Amino acid sequence: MKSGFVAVAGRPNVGKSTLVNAIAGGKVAIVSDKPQTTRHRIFGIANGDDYQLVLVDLPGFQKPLDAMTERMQRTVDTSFEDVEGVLFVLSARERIGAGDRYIAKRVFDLGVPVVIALNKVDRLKPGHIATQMATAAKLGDFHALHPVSAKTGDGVPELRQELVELLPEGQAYFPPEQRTNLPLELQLAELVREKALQLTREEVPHAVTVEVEELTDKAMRATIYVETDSQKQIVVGRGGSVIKEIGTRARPEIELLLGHPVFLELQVKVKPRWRRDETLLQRLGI
Ligand SMILES: Nc1nc2c(ncn2[C@@H]2O[C@H](COP(=O)(O)OP(=O)(O)OP(=O)(O)O)[C@@H](O)[C@H]2O)c(=O)[nH]1
Ligand SMILES: [Mg+2]
Repeated sequence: MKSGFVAVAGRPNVGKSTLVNAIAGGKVAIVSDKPQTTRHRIFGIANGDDYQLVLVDLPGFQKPLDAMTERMQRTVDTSFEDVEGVLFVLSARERIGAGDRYIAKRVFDLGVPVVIALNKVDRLKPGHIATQMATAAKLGDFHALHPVSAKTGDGVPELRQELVELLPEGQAYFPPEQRTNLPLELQLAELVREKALQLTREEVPHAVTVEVEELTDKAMRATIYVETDSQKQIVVGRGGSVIKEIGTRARPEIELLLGHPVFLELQVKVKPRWRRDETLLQRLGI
């Protein structure tokens, strides 16, 4: 049996979490078109007959702006220790540039194999993909380079196989039914946050956090925190339309995770400057 950890590095929004979900064969991390979606270290555990591959999904590399992003970057910095390899994700839809080279400098110096995934190749012309692959290849001494689409699944089995081959012989770290490391309440809070991210834009997504207050056999009560009154108005929506839509979108996924129907109660509260509140950040697991 082979087993081990592979950390996932890349700029915000390149599709790291989408790719982790695709490789793990199920949703472990929320995804959105807004940068800085992932705030935690999230394991995506892929089990095969003779392997257990633990992908370590992470926030994108960023310049810290406040206590929250500082803690997120610290999580990134400390997560490259004790891994068997790094999956370095790039977006084929964007220019491969300074941000990617900055990350390359970090990951190619770790002394473990670096597998590059050139993501988002769906609907791109072969010539464009070839050019992007050539640029990606100049980033450093990579172990392998795979063009993939996390969205369509193209190239994902080959990439998974490549990562499994990096793993040493060893026992499984987690029982086969375990998909991730996040505690259940945090997984549930993340599902609500994902829907809030889908339905808001500009600075609002970054100002949103969710906490599950109560979870019973029949009901889940959660609070969506924002930083200002105007953000609260946006998340509540006219006549409560936005908060209602968040609930409508989140509930099927919450019920799937819990395995039974729930009554979902959401409320929105203002907590000024929560992103600078170390105690709250600690409680949120960030
Ligand atoms: N077209 C296309 N879009 C993709 C693909 N993979 C991810 N996306 C989209 O890219 C956006 C970002 O995806 P995420 O998986 O949240 O990106 P991330 O790198 O985890 O982002 P952070 O957590 O913010 O660092 C979402 O809108 C995804 O739907 C892909 O293969 N093709
Ligand atoms: Mg992510």
